[in-house]
Amino acid sequence: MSEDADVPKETLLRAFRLMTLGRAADERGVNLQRQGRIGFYVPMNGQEAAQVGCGLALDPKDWIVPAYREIGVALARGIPLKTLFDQFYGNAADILKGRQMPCHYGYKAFRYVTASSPVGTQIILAAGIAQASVYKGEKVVSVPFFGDGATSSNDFHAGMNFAGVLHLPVIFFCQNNGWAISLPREKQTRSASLAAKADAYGFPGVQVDGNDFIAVYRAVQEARQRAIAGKGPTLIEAVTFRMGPHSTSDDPSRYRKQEEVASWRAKDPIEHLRDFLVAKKWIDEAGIDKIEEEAKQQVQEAIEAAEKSPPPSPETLFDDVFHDRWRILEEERSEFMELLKEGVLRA
Ligand SMILES: Cc1ncc(C[n+]2csc(CCOP(=O)(O)OP(=O)(O)O)c2C)c(N)n1
Ligand SMILES: [Mg+2]
Repeated sequence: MSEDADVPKETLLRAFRLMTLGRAADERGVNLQRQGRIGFYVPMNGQEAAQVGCGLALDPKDWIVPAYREIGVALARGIPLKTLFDQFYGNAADILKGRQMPCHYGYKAFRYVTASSPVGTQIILAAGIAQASVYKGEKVVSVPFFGDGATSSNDFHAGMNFAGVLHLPVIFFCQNNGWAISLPREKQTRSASLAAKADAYGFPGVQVDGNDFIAVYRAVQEARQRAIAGKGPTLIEAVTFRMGPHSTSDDPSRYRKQEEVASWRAKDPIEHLRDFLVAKKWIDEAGIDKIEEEAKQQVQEAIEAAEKSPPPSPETLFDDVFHDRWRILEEERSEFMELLKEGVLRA
């Protein structure tokens, strides 16, 4: 673990709680899909330090522009667990009205932009959001989250170039988790590191141990200070590992070796932080057990609440299509509800 000089004990304990909560939520997320209770899930397992480290180093007004794997960032931003599980179930309580794939959420109130599934598209959005913030005179940063694979996308180059040329307050946060589904990092690029790619765009790129909370937290804090001081963007490459499948539609045993997974299990980010806290005597075994139990309980409660909520009413399909209630659309809504009532259509 990096030196702890400037990261307060409270922050580290908070990080440990969030990382533990994130893992508990994540494990249940995968299991719920396996049990047929939700349709899809994208686990972050193994990437907790990178995600919570970055999330906690940001200001609540900073823009988060995620990919699809960022539950750790969402929790660090303060998005309630129940809100997330309502979205995974796509139930009537889901703010997004069950319209998005599970894990593809976004919440305006949290400045958490809707997840991006097409690889890399969030990178240009983040650059544009940063430019808008500058126009508005807001002292905030914009943070796209993406993987090693996304650094080969057109949008990565466009976003990095745009932010570099315009000197925008962007922290390009790359979680290099070793794999882009079945494509290993070695086959992604011949670049010595992903951080090195920043050179071409005229701003710093730093590589950090993505399983070391303090290292990530510090790197993001530093990048944030630079951005807010008008010194432009930074690319951070957090080196980590995806312990689970790419998504619940993937079987990683088809393309990667058990030994690789085992070697990363030994570098577990939560255990890493836990050992550090124990060595400092900031937490003991009983405290750890309590945090783990509370995390599981919170997740259980969120799931129970989500399962109590019915599916969204079919007529909400017609909401939000236009700003004003349009006569033709209202007629279609009535006709649709009639057909449902008659049993011609089934919800
Ligand atoms: C433009 C585009 N191409 C392909 C895909 C299919 N796809 C989804 S995720 C993914 C891999 C992304 O890998 P990486 O950027 O390393 O992120 P990770 O999933 O490892 O977090 C691919 C190829 C897609 N969603 N969008
Ligand atoms: Mg990857």
